[in-house]
Amino acid sequence: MPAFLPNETDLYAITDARLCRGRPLADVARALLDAGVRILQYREKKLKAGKMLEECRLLRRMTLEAGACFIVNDHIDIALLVEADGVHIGQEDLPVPEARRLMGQQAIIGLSTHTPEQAVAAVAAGADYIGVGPIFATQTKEDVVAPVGCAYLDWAARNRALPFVAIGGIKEHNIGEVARHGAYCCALVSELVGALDIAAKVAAVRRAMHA
Ligand code: 3NM
Repeated sequence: MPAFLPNETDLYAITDARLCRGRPLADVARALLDAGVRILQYREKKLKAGKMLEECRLLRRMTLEAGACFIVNDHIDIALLVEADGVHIGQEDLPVPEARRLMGQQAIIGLSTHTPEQAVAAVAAGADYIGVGPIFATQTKEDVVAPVGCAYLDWAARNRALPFVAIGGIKEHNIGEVARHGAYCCALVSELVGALDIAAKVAAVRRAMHA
């Protein structure tokens, strides 16, 4: 089973049906995977569980075919039912050890963090990777904390306590700066799923990141 971690690939794409310009999730996921994205997270805050299960079954099939990692945001029950590679949880969700008990030792467990203290706690709790953000202002996440800027990113890059993924307001125009601050993997929502031409956007973001 593929199990990419954020230090093994450069882009981490996250879904948000509200930003997909009305296109079916399958089409958006297909474009991302065909463009070479190797970590895909299903993150839908407004849908009913039945719909989420159906969509996650589809994305699990597609990611397996593409040899990509599939992570489910928040919903451990759905992650287990579709045999996702892992879950991504936030500071106020079930704690990492409890998520681990449910998901098992092989599962990837990612945790959103916003401070060095939370990163240190994530190591102790047994997370496999952390989100570091929000680097810039973002409208995609409700109740998001204030942007942490590049200071926390610098700390994460220096300490590398865990594989980390930079997130929050990352776009083609600023991803180069994020990379220069030591991020090897960046998670993007609106910039990727909201792009008119997803393949062209993935290529452009990658070029900007590695320039
Ligand atoms: N988590 P966009 S910021 C899902 O800081 C999420 O933990 C964040 O969306 C965190 O790429 C964020 O559209 C939203 O700005 C990122």
